[in-house]
Amino acid sequence: TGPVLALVGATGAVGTVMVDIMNGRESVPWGEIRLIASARSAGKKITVRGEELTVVALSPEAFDGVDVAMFDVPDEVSAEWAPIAASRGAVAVDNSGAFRMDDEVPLVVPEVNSDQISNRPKGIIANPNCTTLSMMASLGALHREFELRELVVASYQAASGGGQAAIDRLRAELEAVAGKDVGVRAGDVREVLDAAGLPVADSPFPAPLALNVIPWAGSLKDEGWTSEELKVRNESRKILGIPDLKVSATCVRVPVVTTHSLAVHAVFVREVTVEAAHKIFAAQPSIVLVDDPAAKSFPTPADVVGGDPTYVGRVRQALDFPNALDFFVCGDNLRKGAALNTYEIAEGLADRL
Ligand code: 11C
Repeated sequence: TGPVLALVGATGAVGTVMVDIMNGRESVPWGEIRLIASARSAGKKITVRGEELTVVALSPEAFDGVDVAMFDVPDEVSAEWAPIAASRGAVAVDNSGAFRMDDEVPLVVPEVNSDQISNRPKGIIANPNCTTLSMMASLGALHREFELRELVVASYQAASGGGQAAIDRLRAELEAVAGKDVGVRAGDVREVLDAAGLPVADSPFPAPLALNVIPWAGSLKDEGWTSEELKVRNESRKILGIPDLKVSATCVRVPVVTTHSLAVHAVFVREVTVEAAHKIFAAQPSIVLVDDPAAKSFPTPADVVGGDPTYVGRVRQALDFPNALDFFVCGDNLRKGAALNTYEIAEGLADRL
């Protein structure tokens, strides 16, 4: 019998994908899988690898005997409960933002810094933000070869980064605008949403998302930056192990259900070519290179959603910037961006327990 795995937040948007991932694995190392959620979801039945499991309520006792506890819950729930799981002997693998920048908590992307898995004085390992994570496999591979110095990115983030309520909102807005002559006059999308009983004041987004893009994700921080933009900066530095990496990010929400994209401008210490970058990307098992400009072949969210890899395309040598590459990355924000990376960390722990 193998180690005991717990999934906390089993019924949420990421937790549901986690169950799919475990169901899709050829084999798993776990002797037992325990599903944990809020008291509201306790008693729910979910089938995992052919066995119907009953969701149990979050409590200290729920972690008894657990070796690895994956947390897919809001920051404040993780902040309270991951240390409780750790105090009961489990290693907590946390997908929230609660511990990512804690010096005593490693922030792990297995392709980039799997060595950090063993360095966990608090018994907690953090999983990065999905926006940062979507570009880490590609940047880690390029950094090993050319040494990354500067990073300028714009994100194109899917609604599901905001959870199930955000997905529901996008779908409702799309339904409200469908087939209408709208998006042709300032304010007309808002009017249609108001008429459909969907005022923006009730939305998880600060503007209409249907037929629109919103240059905002997360909350307001100092000097006009959003929390999401600062996460991209701080987390990239920590994962890549470059404390003084120069980073500037603009995070934008787009009317895509799932899969985040990023336009990346990366400046390196050493000379880079498209050919060399193509070879590096093609050699990474978790990267799929889709880059044939003549055939208009490049990754898009609609074409890659549901997949595990990071998809990279539009690789160009920046014309006016020596040693710089521009490229476009797409990654399913619920899979590699959240559940899959967390699960890969948990699998790495199972090998080391
Ligand atoms: C979004 N990236 O797309 C965010 C969601 O720090 O884990 C994940 C927030 C986080 O809205």
